[in-house]
Amino acid sequence: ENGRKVTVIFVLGGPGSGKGTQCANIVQNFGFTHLSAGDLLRAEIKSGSENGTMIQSMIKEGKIVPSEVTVKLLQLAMQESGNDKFLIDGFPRNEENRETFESVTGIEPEFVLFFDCPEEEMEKRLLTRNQGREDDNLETIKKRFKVYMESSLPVVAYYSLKDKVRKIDAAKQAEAVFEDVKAIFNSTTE
Ligand code: UP5
Ligand code: MG
Repeated sequence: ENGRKVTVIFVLGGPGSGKGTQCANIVQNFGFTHLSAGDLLRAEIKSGSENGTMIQSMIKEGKIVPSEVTVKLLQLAMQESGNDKFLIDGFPRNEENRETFESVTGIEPEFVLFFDCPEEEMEKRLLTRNQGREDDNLETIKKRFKVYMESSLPVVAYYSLKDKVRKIDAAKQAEAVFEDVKAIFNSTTE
């Protein structure tokens, strides 16, 4: 928006597929700034902002927070980072998210890193994560899976048609997943 070339990679995949874990690895090796949309929304709840209560109830229900809220948080975080290379984790989650981000920022992703993982493996990981997330209970997890299938996978399909999806088998051990992630970054970003 201010002229500099900004590189964005969307990191997508189901709840518990390992997006946050792998983004931390990528940051250490490739100089990106990691922006988790979910983390930004949870920070917004904690900050006591006027949107906090609305965001909290949507996350508890596994629903997708209105695009304008999330895009604003992402834009602000990008500006404040001082970096020009971003991993945007867990966003866009539906077509409206994608369209809003694109029209507001004018940014198209370099590619989409897509973590593919069976639901039973994701469920096992979420139920044993133990970090006090209000959405890590079986009832909410089922709702998150449904929203993911119905609203988020179409975004992956959209980018797939544009040949922008780099798909990773995310069911393997974290170290093995990162080997595959590294291969993609080494071949596509210089
Ligand atoms: N783990 C990781 N990798 C492993 C591996 N290879 N083998 C075994 N275990 C592995 O990992 C999850 C757990 O699994 C951890 O304990 C980890 O150690 C282990 P993690 O890396 O945290 O997975 P991640 O994909 O990041 O899972 P997360 O739960 O964060 O994904 P979600 O997409 O569900 O959560 P997010 O924070 O993105 O969104 C939460 C909610 O916020 C959404 O449901 C929605 O309500 C809201 N939201 C929006 O409305 N809009 C947005 O744009 C974003 C979020
Ligand atoms: Mg995460």
